[in-house]
Amino acid sequence: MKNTIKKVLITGATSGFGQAAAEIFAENGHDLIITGRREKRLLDLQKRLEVEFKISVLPLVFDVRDEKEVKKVIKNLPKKWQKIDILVNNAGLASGLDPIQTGDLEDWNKMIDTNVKGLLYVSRAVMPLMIERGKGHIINIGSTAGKEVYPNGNVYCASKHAVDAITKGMRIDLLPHGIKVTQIAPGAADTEFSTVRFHGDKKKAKDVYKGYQPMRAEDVAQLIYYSTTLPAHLCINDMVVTSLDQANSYVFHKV
Ligand code: NDP
Ligand code: 8X3
Repeated sequence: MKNTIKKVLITGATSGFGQAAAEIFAENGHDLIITGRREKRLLDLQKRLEVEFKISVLPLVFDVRDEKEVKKVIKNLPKKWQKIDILVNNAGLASGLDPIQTGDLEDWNKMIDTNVKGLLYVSRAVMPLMIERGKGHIINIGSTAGKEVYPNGNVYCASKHAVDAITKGMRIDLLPHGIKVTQIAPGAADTEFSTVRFHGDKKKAKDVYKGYQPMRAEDVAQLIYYSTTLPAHLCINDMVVTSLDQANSYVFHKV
């Protein structure tokens, strides 16, 4: 049976999970709205995916923290792009890894504004479009950090615990509207995540993945995609996934 072509909006598609998810949805013939702040990366990705997979890609450059901009961009979507079937709330970051008593307020604001408020702003703008059509699927990228707190993870972990709670709330409130809500909560994966966390320190970032096998962005993308391929009456509510070398957010088997 031919796969129905869906419209998939992925936030944070310039790198890591978001970019890998864009690739796998494109490979499977779906049209994409890809977003992020780095325009050149979005345009390069658009070009590559359109040429390689003959799909349509709409790149949108905006910061998820900018409430007004998020609202405007979604409101001004061309009619055909308003029919968003799948929203992948992926844009997010960690900033710093410090004891809470010496934490940097700028780091805290960045994480809360992006991981919590940004996810809410995008969802708030997209949900009415799904409700209008009586269908849709929202996939929130949480983390094992949203399941257990680890040393110095404090505010990042809090932001991902918030994603966990928001996902549960969304599932309850959207239940009468036929909208699926899934959380995918990955453990450590080797993306640009740690470089961003350590403010560009690549050596420190590399050390995070030493002595064990972390996940790859492609692994997480595969699970994001998988969660969208189930029959209409099924919904994966929550998926916690780690590499075989990780038991929870803070227990690793390292050699
Ligand atoms: P990357 O740093 O590789 O990618 C993060 C993406 O988020 C980028 O595309 C970035 O785009 C986007 N982004 C960040 N801030 C903003 C913003 N203010 N506005 C718009 N876009 C933004 O990291 P990952 O792919 O690893 O992370 C993706 C998600 O997965 C995050 O929510 C992260 O917390 C979560 N996660 C990561 C894990 C890991 O170990 N890697 C494990 C569990 C969860 P741009 O900079 O162009 O705006
Ligand atoms: C990102 C993975 O291990 O830094 O959520 O919490 S970790």
